[in-house]
Amino acid sequence: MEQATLTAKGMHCGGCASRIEQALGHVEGVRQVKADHTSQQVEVAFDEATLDVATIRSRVEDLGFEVV
Ligand SMILES: [Cu+2]
Repeated sequence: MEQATLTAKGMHCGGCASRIEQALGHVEGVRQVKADHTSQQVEVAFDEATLDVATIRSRVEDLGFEVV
């Protein structure tokens, strides 16, 4: 199990955070995801055999957030 923390700019409220949590929660290989709009941080625990950080990052960007 691998752990990554991304900074997703553009999260304005709890709705944005749960949008990220829901979308990543459906990605194969994601074990746990926690997004916080106040810190703009997304913590993801994932299975490194199935998934990598670049894929997680592009999923978040697909939702319209800027990952820095
Ligand atoms: Cu929002």
